[in-house]
Amino acid sequence: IEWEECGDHFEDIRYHVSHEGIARITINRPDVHNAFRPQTVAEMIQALDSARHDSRVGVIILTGAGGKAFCSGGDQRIRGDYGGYRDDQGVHHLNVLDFQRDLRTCPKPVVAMVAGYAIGGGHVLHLMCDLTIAADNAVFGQTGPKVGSFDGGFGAAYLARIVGQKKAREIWFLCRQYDAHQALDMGLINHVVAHEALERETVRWCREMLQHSPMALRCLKAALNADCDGQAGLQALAGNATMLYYMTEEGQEGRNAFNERRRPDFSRYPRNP
Ligand code: 1HA
Repeated sequence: IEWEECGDHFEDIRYHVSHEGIARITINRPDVHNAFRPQTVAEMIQALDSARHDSRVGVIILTGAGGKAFCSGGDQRIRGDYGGYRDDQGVHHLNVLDFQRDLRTCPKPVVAMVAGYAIGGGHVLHLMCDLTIAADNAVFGQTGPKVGSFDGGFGAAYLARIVGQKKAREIWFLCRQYDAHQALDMGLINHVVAHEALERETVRWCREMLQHSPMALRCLKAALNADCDGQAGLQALAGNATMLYYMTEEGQEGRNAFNERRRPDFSRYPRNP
């Protein structure tokens, strides 16, 4: 696969798009196992937004550079005393929560490609992706109670939806590490491959999705989300219904009548059973 680098202004990540419609966001801080700082997260938010708005892109891969880690969570060296991770101006952020929501609401499938550690806030990032393909060296786990943190949002509630309440409590309360096969057995990930085959296999999964109807994938993601996302989930699902309605003659008749200053005539449209 040929990747074209897009966005040369990024420092902490790399952003690539392939000609066949796959975008790839790579956290590029291998010296710290791809721990994120506020800038890393801001760049990921920007890259994901580019991928979302790029009509060539149908699927997005989130990964980490170096082969030893996907992401080890928040950079503990810059965790401050005032409620977050410090940026260069000394402002404290928990902006990874914004990025989690962006992954969740992105209408295109996002695939986590995990080699090595997906730990702490980095584990929650793979969790938020629609699919996870892992190399056989992958390690999964939460560390919060050990390092004085916790993610009680998607990191707890959505984790429990995926692996069940007992397992979610074990993962958070004991802070153990799980290998790729254990993760597969508990339904936390979709597939395990040899490390050398990780990108090839992930791209294969992406290509299969690229063959399919983008609108069907979009509506299915919104529908699967809606089951646990309350009114925000319904908003996304209903937004897709509106999108489709705007594409119909029936919907367009209402707009046309308004603009032409006449009464709308909906009599031609079926009252389906
Ligand atoms: O919980 C949240 C949040 C909750 C709500 C809202 C927002 C949140 C945002 C973030 C987070 C969190 O992410 S809290 C959890 C933070 N992360 C961790 O507790 C994991 C820390 N890392 C480790 O436990 C280990 O590094 C490891 C199990 C992943 C790997 O161990 P290993 O193979 O022994 O490597 P190690 O030597 O520890 O790491 C390699 C280098 O990377 C070390 O640096 P060096 O000694 O070479 O200078 C190490 O310090 C560095 N490193 C690894 N992880 C981090 C890190 N440096 C800063 N922050 C890290 N997270």
